[in-house]
Amino acid sequence: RPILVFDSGIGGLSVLSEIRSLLPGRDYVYLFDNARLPYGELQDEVLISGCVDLVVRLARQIDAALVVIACNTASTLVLPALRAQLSIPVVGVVPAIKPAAQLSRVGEIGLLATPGTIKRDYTRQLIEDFAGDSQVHLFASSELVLLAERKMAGDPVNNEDLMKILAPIKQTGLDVLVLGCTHFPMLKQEMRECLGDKVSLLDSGKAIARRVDSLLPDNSMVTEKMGLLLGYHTTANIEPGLCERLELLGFSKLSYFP
Ligand code: DGN
Repeated sequence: RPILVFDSGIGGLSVLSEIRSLLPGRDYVYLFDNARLPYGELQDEVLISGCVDLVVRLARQIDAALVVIACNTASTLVLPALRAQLSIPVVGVVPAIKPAAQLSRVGEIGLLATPGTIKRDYTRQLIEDFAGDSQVHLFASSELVLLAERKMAGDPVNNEDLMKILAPIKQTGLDVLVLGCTHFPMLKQEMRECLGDKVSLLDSGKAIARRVDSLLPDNSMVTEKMGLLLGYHTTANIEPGLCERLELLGFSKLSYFP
C-alpha cells in the first residue's frame, strides 16, 4: 500500500526525499494542490475543506497505508479533520522549534514560514511549549514559496529578490533559523549564500521520515507496483517545464486528480 504525501506545491518533495532515503523501495504517491497554491494566503475554512476533500478521496482511492501532510500551513489546521475521516495514520509537519532552541548558542532563533503558519495559534503554542528561554523572531513570506516553485520549474533564483526577503533576518542576532515551510529547503543553498554560515538552517524533513518509519506496518508489505506517482489538482497553473523536471526526479506517471 502506498504512502500518500501531500502539499500545495512542490515543497513537500523536500519531505518526500527524506522519507524515500530512509524507506527506499516503497510506493509513493505525491499530490499537490496547485489549484489553491499558495496556502499561506487562504482563509482557514477554504484550506480545511479543500485539503480534506482532496486527501481523503485520494487516500481511499489508492488505499494508502499512511498520509503525510508535507505542508506546515496545512498541518497547523487540518490534521484533526483528516484524522476524523481516515482510519490510517496521518503525519503532519511541525516547525522544528524545539531542536532549534536546543541548538542556539545565543538564545535567539528565527521562524521563517508562510503568513498562515506564522499567525496560527498552533504556532504560538508551539513556541510557548518548546522555545524555552530562547527569543523567537517571526518572519512570514509567500514570495519564497513562489521562488521555490519557479526554481523547481527551471528558473534561476534571483539573488536580489532573495536578499530583499531575507534582509530582516540579517538584521537580528539569531544563529538558528527554522525553515517552517516545506518549500524552503529547496532554497537552502541560495539562503546560505545570503545569510552566511553563522546562521544554521533547520527543517523537519528527517524527523518526519523517522516518524513515518515508526508508524508503518512492517516493510514486508512493500509492493513496488506504483513506484512514484504524481497528481496535480489543476492543469491551469502548472509552470512550464515543471512536469519534465519532476519526471527527471523519478516520477513514473503524472496524472490529473480533479
Ligand atoms: N509548503 C507549504 C508549507 O510548508 O507551509 C506552504 C506552501 C504554500 O502553499 N504557501
